[in-house]
Amino acid sequence: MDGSGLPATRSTCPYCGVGCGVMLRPNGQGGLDVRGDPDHPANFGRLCSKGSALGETVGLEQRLLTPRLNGQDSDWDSALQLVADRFSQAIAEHGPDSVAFYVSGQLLTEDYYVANKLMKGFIGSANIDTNSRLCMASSVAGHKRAFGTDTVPGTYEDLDEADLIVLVGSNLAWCHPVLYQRVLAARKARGTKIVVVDPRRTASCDGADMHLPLEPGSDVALFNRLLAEINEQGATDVAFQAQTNDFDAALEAAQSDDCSVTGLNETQIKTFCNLWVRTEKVVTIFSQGVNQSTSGSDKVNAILNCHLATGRIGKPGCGPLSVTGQPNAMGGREVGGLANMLACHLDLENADHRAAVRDFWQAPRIPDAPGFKAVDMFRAAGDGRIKALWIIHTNPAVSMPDADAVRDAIAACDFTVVSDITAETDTARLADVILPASAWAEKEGTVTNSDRTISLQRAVLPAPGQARPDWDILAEVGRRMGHMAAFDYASQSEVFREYAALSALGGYFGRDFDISALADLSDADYAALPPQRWPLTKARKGGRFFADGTFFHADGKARFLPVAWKPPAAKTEPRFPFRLNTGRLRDQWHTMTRTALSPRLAAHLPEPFADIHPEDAARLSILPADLVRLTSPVGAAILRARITDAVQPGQVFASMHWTGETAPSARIDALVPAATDPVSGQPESKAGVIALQRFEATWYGFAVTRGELHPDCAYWAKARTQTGFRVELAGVNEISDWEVEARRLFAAPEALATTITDAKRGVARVVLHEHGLVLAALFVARQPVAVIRDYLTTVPGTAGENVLTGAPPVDMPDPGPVLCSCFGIGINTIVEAIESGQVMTVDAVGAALGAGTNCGSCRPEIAALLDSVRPREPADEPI
Ligand SMILES: Nc1nc2c(c(=O)[nH]1)N[C@H]1C(S)=C(S)[C@@H](COP(=O)(O)OP(=O)(O)OC[C@H]3O[C@@H](n4cnc5c(=O)[nH]c(N)nc54)[C@H](O)[C@@H]3O)O[C@H]1N2
Ligand SMILES: Nc1nc2c(c(=O)[nH]1)N[C@H]1C(S)=C(S)[C@@H](COP(=O)(O)OP(=O)(O)OC[C@H]3O[C@@H](n4cnc5c(=O)[nH]c(N)nc54)[C@H](O)[C@@H]3O)O[C@H]1N2
Ligand code: SF4
Ligand SMILES: [Mo]
Repeated sequence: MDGSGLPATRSTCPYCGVGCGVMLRPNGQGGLDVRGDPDHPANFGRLCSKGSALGETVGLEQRLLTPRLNGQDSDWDSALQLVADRFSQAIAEHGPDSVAFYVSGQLLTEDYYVANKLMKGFIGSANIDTNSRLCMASSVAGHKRAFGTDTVPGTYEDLDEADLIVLVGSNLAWCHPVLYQRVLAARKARGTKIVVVDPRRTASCDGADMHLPLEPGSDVALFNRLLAEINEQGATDVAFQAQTNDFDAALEAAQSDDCSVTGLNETQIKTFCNLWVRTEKVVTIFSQGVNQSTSGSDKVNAILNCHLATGRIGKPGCGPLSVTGQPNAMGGREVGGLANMLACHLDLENADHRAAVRDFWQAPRIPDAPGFKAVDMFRAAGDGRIKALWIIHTNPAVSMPDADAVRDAIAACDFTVVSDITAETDTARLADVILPASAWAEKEGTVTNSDRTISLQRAVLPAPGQARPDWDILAEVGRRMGHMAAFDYASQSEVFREYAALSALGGYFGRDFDISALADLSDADYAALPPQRWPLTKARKGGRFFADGTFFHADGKARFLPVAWKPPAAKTEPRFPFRLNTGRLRDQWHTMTRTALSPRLAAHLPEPFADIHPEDAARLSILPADLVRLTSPVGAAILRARITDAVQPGQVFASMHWTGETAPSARIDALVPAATDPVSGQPESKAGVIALQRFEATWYGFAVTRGELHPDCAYWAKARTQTGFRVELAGVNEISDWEVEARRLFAAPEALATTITDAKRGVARVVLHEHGLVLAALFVARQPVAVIRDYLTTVPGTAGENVLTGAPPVDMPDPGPVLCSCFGIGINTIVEAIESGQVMTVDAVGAALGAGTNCGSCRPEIAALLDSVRPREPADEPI
């Protein structure tokens, strides 16, 4: 029950790997009331901006509701029979390795289990890989090399007890906001120090004690130096080291590495090393700045080496913590979703493991070699080695490196199936068959978060149209391919019980992952499953690993890995002098198919941009709000320039979110090369090379509309607003009549138009009215358009006098771009409060305006404003 008196259903947030518990209550109009679950151990009631806005993203407007064959609506029987037939045919003609599944760390464990069982057990190929290859593969490889299994030793509670938290290649404030709030709470309670290791100054630096802006890709050198310092300062834990191998080799490699490649000065390095060495309770959190690198696995081991050397692992308040990206990135690793893993942390290459799993599944054969990893899988789809490809719950035409080539490969593949919830995605558009999946809040199943806590997502909304859960679709294809008994599941709980029973083999073979205590859950127990951390056996529930010095290599010991710095694969050169770093924004999730449905979330950063250092901008004559063209050896993009010293000279940062649907010229992965880590196969998504120049548009536009939009120009980017859409536009073509163009753009041939044009100055303003209300408005200029955007987004659907001026009436304050998504509070409102001297702390801003008091995701940005904006001198105040 919650405050309203109506029962709320406990579930789990479908976005990031923090794995927050939510309380859901349908609002009766298709939407949901979403609150944080105060009892969930991941968040204790907190939610970030994305979690808080979940209720706005469950509408059916963009949903795929029926199976589609070659673009035509179809039915399940035809669609599933075609999928089963085409896969069976390819296998019969070309062998099992001619088919592949590309799946996702957002699948539920039950979905993942069925997909993996079908491919590895019954099709008999290991060609199942997942977008976790782009995300967690280097951490998996690093853990296995050091520990013998892919084990995350610690827990979230360690963050509450740590005295030093180091964020390496992690923008925790934006990407795991609820954990970041937990880190800040520890800082408040016990003075925990925070260090950020990131080439870029991020929102996570706002609350940090130290920021080390190292050269991209140089983390191994930094942590090698730390290992050398640990040794030199006598901080090694000698007793613990008896439980490890190869320390001397790792130390020698560390001592011979050269830390100057980090670009950090000796004082910065020394201060960091001293702080780390002299603080017993240290947690090193790492994420994509570490993993997404051609030396990603080595970066992971360089970090693990330091924790092993000091014995700071698996003890309260200390340890390495690889934070997972997707809600079930961890579950996918457990279940064997990667092409080089079996199931339950068992190894594909181990004959005993294979035989045991084969017997358990009563499977005809299990492959003994890894299948295609993601990058190779799409190459094989493009050159005809893969004849049938099934893509589930991921959008690789946008998110894979060398995305144009991936798009071409999907289009070229003989037979492609896509399971999605969204009707129009860049990937679905290319498929022969599109299958409608049930979405979050319509289905039930488990996910595992970053600290090994398994939680249930529960259904509170009916599945719309013909949508079905992913596991159910997969199981029926398995049955139609002739494996009746193996895929005869009546429910997700039946799948889960089988999986939990299989995990006993993990225990039997001495692996870490074993949840066999859950193998006998009744359906009712499953439906009531509380969040709990694995391992879950008769003998053991949850807890930390490794403090006792027992590891999972054959000799029970951990391994140090000698590692040496290697530069990123792509080298800057005169033609491509800039390094391209890519990553995430606070309020968008990946390819935006869900978060872009929320006007509140879209308001934070509604346009794709490239962060460019002021010196570089000056040299290239790039002004604020100009458009820039980025060119790499594999592709090109056009983005808005944002000039900021948050990036270093010579580096450009852009976000990964925009797609063919939202801003076709801004698909950043079109520029990212497909270079991979030789150990993990994970792509280097953060260190491509590019050329940068001003994009010379002949006209720029800004438009708002409550209706349709059909942009057709060199650059456009659209975002949802409370009243419809806003869109930025720019072109290189001559438009002779802007009124005609506006009618085309907004598909409104009949609307009444009010137009001002000044052809000589290249200015045009067109407002279209329907039934006396503003339908749409378009503003055009030869330079980036200067109008008050946040005001204009409120205009569609109103009588809208004054719209042609592009500014609010004089008596209406302009709140500026939204900073606090929860309460829609703009930057100008907060700046005004600071300038007026009313507020001097983040809490005071909250008390005065509400900003930052719900999810807290914007608190780092409010803190940054407080640092940069000064209260007005009293003399400035009107008398
Ligand atoms: N808002 C939001 N949150 C998300 C997601 C989302 O889409 N949106 N996605 C989720 C997923 S799947 C993931 S994987 C996580 C990712 O979470 P993070 O890894 O925290 O996010 P990123 O922005 O990809 O990258 C983190 C940082 O790595 C830095 N970096 C780049 N190169 C280097 C380097 O060589 N060394 C170091 N030390 N740092 C470097 C970048 O500047 C960037 O700030 O976020 C999850 N949470
Ligand atoms: N340049 C660059 N590229 C990157 C990264 C980066 O940092 N930089 N990060 C990489 C990382 S870490 C990740 S995790 C990937 C993420 O990249 P993707 O996985 O490609 O991105 P999503 O937008 O999460 O795609 C999920 C898809 O599943 C659909 N969907 C939603 N719910 C369901 C459901 O219940 N069932 C089914 N079947 N479909 C559903 C959505 O509509 C969407 O199309 O991107 C990677 N790409
Ligand atoms: S931190 Fe935000 S996105 Fe991540 S699980 Fe929690 S509410 Fe969801
Ligand atoms: Mo990820």
